[in-house]
Amino acid sequence: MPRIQCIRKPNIEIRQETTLPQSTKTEKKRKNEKSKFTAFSKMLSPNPLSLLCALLLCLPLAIVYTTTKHTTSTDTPIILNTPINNISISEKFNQKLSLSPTSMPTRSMRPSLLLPYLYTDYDDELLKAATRVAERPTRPQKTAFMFITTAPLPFAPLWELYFNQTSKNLYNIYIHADPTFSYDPPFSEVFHDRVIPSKPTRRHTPTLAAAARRLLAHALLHDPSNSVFVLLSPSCIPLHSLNFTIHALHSRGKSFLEILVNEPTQYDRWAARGPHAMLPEIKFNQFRVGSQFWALTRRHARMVVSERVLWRKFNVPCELWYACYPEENYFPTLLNMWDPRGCVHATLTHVNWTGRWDGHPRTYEAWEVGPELIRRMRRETPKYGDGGDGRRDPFLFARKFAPDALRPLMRIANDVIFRD
Ligand SMILES: *[C@@H]1O[C@H](CO)[C@@H](O)[C@H](O)[C@H]1NC(C)=O
Ligand SMILES: *[C@@H]1O[C@H](CO)[C@@H](O)[C@H](O)[C@H]1NC(C)=O
Ligand SMILES: *[C@@H]1O[C@H](CO)[C@@H](O)[C@H](O)[C@H]1NC(C)=O
Ligand SMILES: CC(=O)N[C@H]1CO[C@H](CO)[C@@H](O)[C@@H]1O
Repeated sequence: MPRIQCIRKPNIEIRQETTLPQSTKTEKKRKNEKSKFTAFSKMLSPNPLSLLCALLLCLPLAIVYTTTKHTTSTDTPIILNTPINNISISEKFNQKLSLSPTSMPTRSMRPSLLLPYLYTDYDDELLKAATRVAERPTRPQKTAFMFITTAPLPFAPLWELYFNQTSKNLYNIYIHADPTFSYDPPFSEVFHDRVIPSKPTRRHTPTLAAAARRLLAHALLHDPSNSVFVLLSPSCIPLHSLNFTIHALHSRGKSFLEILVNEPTQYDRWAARGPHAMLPEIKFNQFRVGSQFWALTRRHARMVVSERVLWRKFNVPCELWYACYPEENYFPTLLNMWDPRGCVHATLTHVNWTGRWDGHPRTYEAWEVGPELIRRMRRETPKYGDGGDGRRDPFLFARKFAPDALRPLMRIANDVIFRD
């Protein structure tokens, strides 16, 4: 999913770059292959110049905002329209304030120019509205499948079969698609028109967590029946039938969210924005780590969209980019503080970290995919942050799969994957 691959390079690079005088720095940046990386790292550690740039870049946006503000109702959310397809939320949210096409961030935009898009929070109105939705879902209760992507969904045909197994009134699909990437082939069939107004997402920034909050808000506003909210990546596949999955997600009345403590990188993650940046709201012993992929109950979805205090702490650039995973810290920290007993402290998305140290889990290639792999994954037990009390919740999804694994997956879909 992350396109800025170079961010995984050693951080020595940052140090070298930031000690150079400003003029040579800009000069070098144009020629240097690593320009994306350095610009990006500069963005992560704000210096007065980059802050000024950010301010100047924000100015036109601010003008657009203030000039159009008078003509639209105060309930209008300030959101960027996606260039592809979109999804209408409700009467009130249909009047979207779109920025002119020229002011849209584009794929070719240097990461540093994306700065205002990455950190300016236009979502206030949207999140505020989402906090006002009813506490209880209407019936029949539905599951919101929320995909967060920067590319066309490689396993769309598999998901197609998956969703086709049951009546349409048991689920909703939402897609957050970074508008700075192009999507060809476009989202179609069950994914047609399911893209919510989305914003740029970059690894090592709060934008992935912001996208998840945006998805929750849209799903809450879109359908009062949504009662479980599942976050998925484009490299995820289902491990069971939709019927099995829905039953497993709804039966406990709890969120499934990995909440780990004493992880090796925990201190760096807590101090990634500065040694005391999280204080006083989040003490080190309150900080938690967990998978980006979870399933939240409606109660917790409402909590997340209404939460501001911790979000303000997480929604800032990091100084230690390599320890910057807000999407893996914000949700477990928040829910562990607010309602640890309302959560099963594990993720139901299988992932294989064996022998991986680069921050990317093992990717299963096409040749490895067969009935045995699916069965092996199903036999494994989630890792429970609180010990789990001997419980064995079934894995419902798995990642990561290489795009060309689609063909072998389709071959075993009906006989293996959807047979529980
Ligand atoms: C889904 O089901 C409908 C009928 O229920 C069928 O017409 C359609 O071809 C199916 N799609 C797939 C991808 O199987
Ligand atoms: C759906 O799943 C539940 C629980 O796993 C099971 O009891 C039920 O028979 C399933 N229904 C169908 C139509 O397969
Ligand atoms: C996880 O990866 C390791 C190392 O590649 C492999 O030995 C193991 O079988 C994998 N586990 C599963 C469930 O695929
Ligand atoms: C491409 C697309 O589906 N655009 C739609 C986005 O939403 C607006 C208002 O809801 C529609 O008018 C567009 O057709």
